[in-house]
Amino acid sequence: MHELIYFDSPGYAEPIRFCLEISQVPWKNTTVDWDGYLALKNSGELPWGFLPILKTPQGTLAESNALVRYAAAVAGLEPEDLFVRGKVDELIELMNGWRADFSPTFYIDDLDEKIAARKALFAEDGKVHLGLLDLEKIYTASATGWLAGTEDMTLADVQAFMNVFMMFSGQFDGIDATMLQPYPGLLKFHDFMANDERVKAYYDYEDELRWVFKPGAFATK
Ligand SMILES: N[C@@H](CCC(=O)N[C@@H](CS)C(=O)NCC(=O)O)C(=O)O
Repeated sequence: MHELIYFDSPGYAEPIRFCLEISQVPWKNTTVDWDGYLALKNSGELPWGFLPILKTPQGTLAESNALVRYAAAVAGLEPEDLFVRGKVDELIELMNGWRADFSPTFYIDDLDEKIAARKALFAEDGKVHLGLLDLEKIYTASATGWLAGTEDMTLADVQAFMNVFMMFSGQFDGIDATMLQPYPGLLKFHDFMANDERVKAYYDYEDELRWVFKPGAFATK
């Protein structure tokens, strides 16, 4: 039995959860609040002191990127062909690049400063904006719709879908759904992924944050 432990939010865990869900392995989604996190940390169960962790029959894994690659391999979302797998990794590192710029904004205490830092990431020369444009170009150029040009979903598609659209749920000060409108190609990618049967089945319930993963979430009325 595999057990993923994280907070309830999508955060660093959502793509891992989805991969485990569509895999054939039995798994348990354990969520904790801050006190639960501290209890785990104090018990020494967290290799680097952070969540998420994944308990596997062989032991515990830490670091979300390691977890997601493991879960994707288990789910068959890691291509066999090493060049194609390289392409998938290239896309994932593109996203990790802007995540590295986004994450420090969590630690800005002053709200106005935090919002300004996030707006700057969406400005003309902002790292997130440039990353979103790259992703949009890649989606538009794909003959199959899948980002790595594969015949079916890979980890690149899962990471892109979840990490991009999660940003616009309203949980992050300074970022809202209207900021997606300048990226029509990304909105098409959203349609493509949200209507995939596996994704649709996984999000077939109401959730305060996960509405962003549902078909039509960003359609303008
Ligand atoms: N590099 C880690 C970072 C994970 C991380 O920052 N987790 C946050 C929750 S989103 C955490 O555990 N924070 C606890 C703390 O800051 O003490 C990973 O990718 O797994």
